[in-house]
Amino acid sequence: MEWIHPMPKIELHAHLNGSIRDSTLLELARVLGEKGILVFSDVEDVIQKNDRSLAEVFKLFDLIHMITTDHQTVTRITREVIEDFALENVVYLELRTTPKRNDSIGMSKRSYMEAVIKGLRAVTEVDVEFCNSQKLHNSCDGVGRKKIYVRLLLSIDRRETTESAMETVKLALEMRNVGVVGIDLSGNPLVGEWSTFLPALQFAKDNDLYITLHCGEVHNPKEIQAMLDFKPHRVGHACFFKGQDWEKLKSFQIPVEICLSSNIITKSISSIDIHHFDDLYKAKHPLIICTDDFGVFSTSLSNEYSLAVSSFGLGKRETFSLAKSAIDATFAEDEVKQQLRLIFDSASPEYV
Ligand code: 6MZ
Repeated sequence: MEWIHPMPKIELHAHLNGSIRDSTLLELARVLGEKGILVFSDVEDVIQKNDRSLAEVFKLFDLIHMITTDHQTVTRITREVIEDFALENVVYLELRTTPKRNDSIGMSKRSYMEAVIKGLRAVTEVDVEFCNSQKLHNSCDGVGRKKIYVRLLLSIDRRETTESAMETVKLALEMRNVGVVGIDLSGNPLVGEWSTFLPALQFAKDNDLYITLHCGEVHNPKEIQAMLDFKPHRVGHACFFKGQDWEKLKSFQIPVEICLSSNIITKSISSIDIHHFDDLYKAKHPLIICTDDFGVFSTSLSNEYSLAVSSFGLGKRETFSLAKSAIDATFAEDEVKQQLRLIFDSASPEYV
């Protein structure tokens, strides 16, 4: 499956702090260990573990946030994550992150996001187009440096209050000119109530921000129905959907971000051969293969495509069409979608 790596790909479900290189996390943890802020050997074991329950994943995020949440590090990890995606031929990336406030180091949600933007600007390995005011490159020449379009989604963590969620939405509205296109609701699915986030999400939708929700990552039938009734522009996971949830999802034609390794490792789905990818794919329902947290789950987008190919018997041409179909599910402007179609069209002779 060596053809998967060079194939142009679109990533729509990637959390910044879940997509950090292990080497960077270990390097940062070592420095904090030397300062006596944490015990490096404990952290090393946690970072290098590969098998994690959903509860362990959220404990790991608390640890990662402790290691990464200062302006300089946020800038660094943003730059590295974009370079890593671009180097495996991701041509369009929607990167999501939770704006964080930490008064003790003078960090506000806004300054956190400014550090992210600084990271976008700091990429030197590849060309990055992240805001619609930038001149669009003709990216289909097939020669020269790699180029990646990046758009940002601001995440609301399920631990947040309505006010805090609203602050994030207002920040997203103010940052539209630097590539922010939408809002994501994520965080530990066992925490928080849908009614807490609804006012902020409705406000976002009313102001034309795109919305994607982590939906059905755990068993919660009422919340799944309420989320679908909200008609988000996309959902992530959909692991615990039942009959009427699938009916609603399909009748509303809501695209699903599929994160195979994440679902299997966290045991949200017990085995890949019963993953809902198969049914949705056969039903021609819009779906997008994504990584979720390539650092936490030790994967890559190419690896996720390989998993889909080997588990569900997709051929080369079908895989390419699936990758291309993700264009329609992006939250990008029409001009960008047009550029992406050109990129895929110029690569298509390799995949027929
Ligand atoms: C739900 C997840 C997640 O925002 O700090 N996050 N939320 N389900 C998942 N499946 C495993 N993976 C990541 O990135 C880390 C944050 O993204 C959310 C969690 O809120 C986590 O703290 P940022 O960049």
